[in-house]
Amino acid sequence: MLITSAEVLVSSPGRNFVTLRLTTDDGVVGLGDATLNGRELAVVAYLAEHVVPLLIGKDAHRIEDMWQFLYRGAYWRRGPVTMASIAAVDTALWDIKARAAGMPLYQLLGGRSRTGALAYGHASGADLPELFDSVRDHLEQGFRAIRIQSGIPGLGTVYGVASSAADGAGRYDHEPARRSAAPVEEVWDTRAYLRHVPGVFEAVRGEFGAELPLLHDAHHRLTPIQAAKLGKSLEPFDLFWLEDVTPAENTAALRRVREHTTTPLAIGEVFNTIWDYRELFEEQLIDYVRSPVTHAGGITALRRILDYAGVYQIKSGVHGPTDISPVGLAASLHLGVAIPNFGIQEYMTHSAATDEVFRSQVRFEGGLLVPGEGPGLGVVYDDDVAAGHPYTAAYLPINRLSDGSMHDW
Ligand code: CS2
Ligand code: MG
Repeated sequence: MLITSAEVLVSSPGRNFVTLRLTTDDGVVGLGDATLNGRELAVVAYLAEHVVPLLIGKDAHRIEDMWQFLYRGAYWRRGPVTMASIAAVDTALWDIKARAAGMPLYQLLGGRSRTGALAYGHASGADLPELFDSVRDHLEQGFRAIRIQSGIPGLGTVYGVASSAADGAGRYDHEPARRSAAPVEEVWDTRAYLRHVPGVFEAVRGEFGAELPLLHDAHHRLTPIQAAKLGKSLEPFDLFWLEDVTPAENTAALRRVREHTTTPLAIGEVFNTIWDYRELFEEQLIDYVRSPVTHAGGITALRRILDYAGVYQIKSGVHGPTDISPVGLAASLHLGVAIPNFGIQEYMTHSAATDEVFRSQVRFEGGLLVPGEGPGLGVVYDDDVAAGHPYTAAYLPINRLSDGSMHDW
């Protein structure tokens, strides 16, 4: 079964997506997600100029060999652009193999280990009343685990707070990438944040009780000792996890955090290879792996990472914001229902416009995400609808402190 066509598809139904579609000589089609929020065209160029020409005529069944060819053959290893490109090829080849076999992709990964993937949603609010409404909205949608993000008194827009409440379709969505010629600037104040967050979780626990799994994303902004302070201050509120407490390049920072707090830690949405995790796993510095199929080199690579994590009782906590396309979400779900060490799956529901371009069999039922039972990933890309949503430049915001110095967003 040889690859005869490789298309790099860019569309923007509400937000930008990059999708790779491979077709074989017997007409089997596979899809892969290559979306890298704010740097989409870099991946488009990498795929179109340096990968697609090498795919034509290759055997679509040789998934592992293709992965090694694209990883080792690039010479310049790792990095978000390279690994998103490899991920798209890898995912499309798994989709093709499962379609050719006439079975849902998870069957090729060892079959179901669970009925579905426990999902967590994104509740947010500029203040407690708005936050409580958002939590209630997500509970009504069926979520059984909820991420809590709040405005900070004295600050303007901060990460994770939906720019508007439900968009009329009852969907609280914090779409961070803004359509503009340059990133918007937000102002950050860590001390104000650290003073405010424990009170938010105390109020949420008081309103919604002790049982509901609550998550929080610090989004890379704290020093190690600030992260330790936050983790310790949140211990009374029994979080499911505290995410990205500190920039992930410095894995030694997490040794300091671990010394001070038992709040579970999740990291890795900006990681892109197994090498980023080695110290974190071997020193048990984290509890959940955040990498999604789309940014970690595909199903082949993420399965390897999660098998390695399982040796240390570390579980999956796969990244699933709206900038992971329905193709990427489906791929993470087929893996998530099959692996033994599944933890939780992020689910920030895509917009109706996105769902019209990507027709997916994924269902959200009783708080669980369930992949389709059709062959392959269970996603079809609608070119005609996609054509009505041309690419529009969009960037993630940047953060500055009040004195103007750059900070992590
Ligand atoms: C966030 C993401 O979902 C999360 O945990 O960290 O929304 C992140 O801000 C975006 O994926 C960046 O594109
Ligand atoms: Mg995050």
